[in-house]
Amino acid sequence: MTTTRILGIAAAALACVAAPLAAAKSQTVALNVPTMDCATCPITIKAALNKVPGVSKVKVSYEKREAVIVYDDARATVADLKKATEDVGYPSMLKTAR
Ligand SMILES: [Cu+2]
Repeated sequence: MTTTRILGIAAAALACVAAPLAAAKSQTVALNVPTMDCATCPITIKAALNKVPGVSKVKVSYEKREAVIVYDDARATVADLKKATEDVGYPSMLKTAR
């Protein structure tokens, strides 16, 4: 077996491993966080959500009492996101479509 052939096999094996990762879908979800009561609440909530594995973007609005999260649905679930806000003292619920 030549070196080129071995490298070719290695590259093919790598491609197989990488494919499922590329297939992971990015989801956006909005959570209602009704107990936010001052301008610093969103900072706490944002930090907690950013620590959840798979979360790539967090936007928290105090005015709307809302957190909008972009996450990889292969690594995180809505339940994980809700738990993260609850663990820092802010129970949240999935916002229904308006
Ligand atoms: Cu506050």
